[in-house]
Amino acid sequence: GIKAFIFDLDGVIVDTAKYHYLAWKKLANELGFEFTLEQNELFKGVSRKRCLEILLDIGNVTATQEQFDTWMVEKNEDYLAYIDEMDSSEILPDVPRVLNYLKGKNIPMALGSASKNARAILEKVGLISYFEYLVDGTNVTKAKPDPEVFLIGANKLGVSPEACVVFEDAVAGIQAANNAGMTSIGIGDESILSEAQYNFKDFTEISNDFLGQLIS
Ligand code: G16
Ligand code: MG
Repeated sequence: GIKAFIFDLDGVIVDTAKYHYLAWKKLANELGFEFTLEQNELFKGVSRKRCLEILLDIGNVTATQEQFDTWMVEKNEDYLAYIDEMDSSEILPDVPRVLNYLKGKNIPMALGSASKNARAILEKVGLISYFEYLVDGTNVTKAKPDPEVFLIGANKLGVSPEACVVFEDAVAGIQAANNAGMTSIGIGDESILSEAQYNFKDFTEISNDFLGQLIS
């Protein structure tokens, strides 16, 4: 049976994609081009550095190393200004119910995110205490779909990959979970996340009975 759960952050616990988008769009506009919500889809689950590389490709902008580093810092400062305003009202529906149910069953939980700001976000929304371990952009070297992020999580929780469930909203994240040999649960559009073993629109569709069966 299942012994541990690993949660992605952005798009699973909170919707920070809109703040990433606003910060990247501001930079694009300053550099003289548009950045659309549709293009922002390419940025989900992708590292900050890779996002800037894609953004500059979109705008046909070439940068020196120094400019590149300056723009990464600038985008992150703008993003952090939004994060600073976050509170528990930004937790996605029924996430606390699922976290409380699993905590009540003494099931260990970890975070598996590409974000270097994951700890700050979980603190802002008041969910940090649920997680035994955070795997985030500060301790992962290989991006999803590489399974590294989730394998570190399983290792830190002391369970085998086969005994872990992963909640993910990005295709690369579902692939990373599958590559790790874990049970993958897609949160979002089933037609996009068709590689997941289970699919739900959001956590309101995930019953305690379903969770109970996974851990029994
Ligand atoms: C998240 C977002 C990505 C973002 C990445 C790095 O991934 O989905 O768009 O680029 O984190 O974020 P930061 O700039 O804060 O380090 P995840 O894995 O939490 O979905
Ligand atoms: Mg995500």
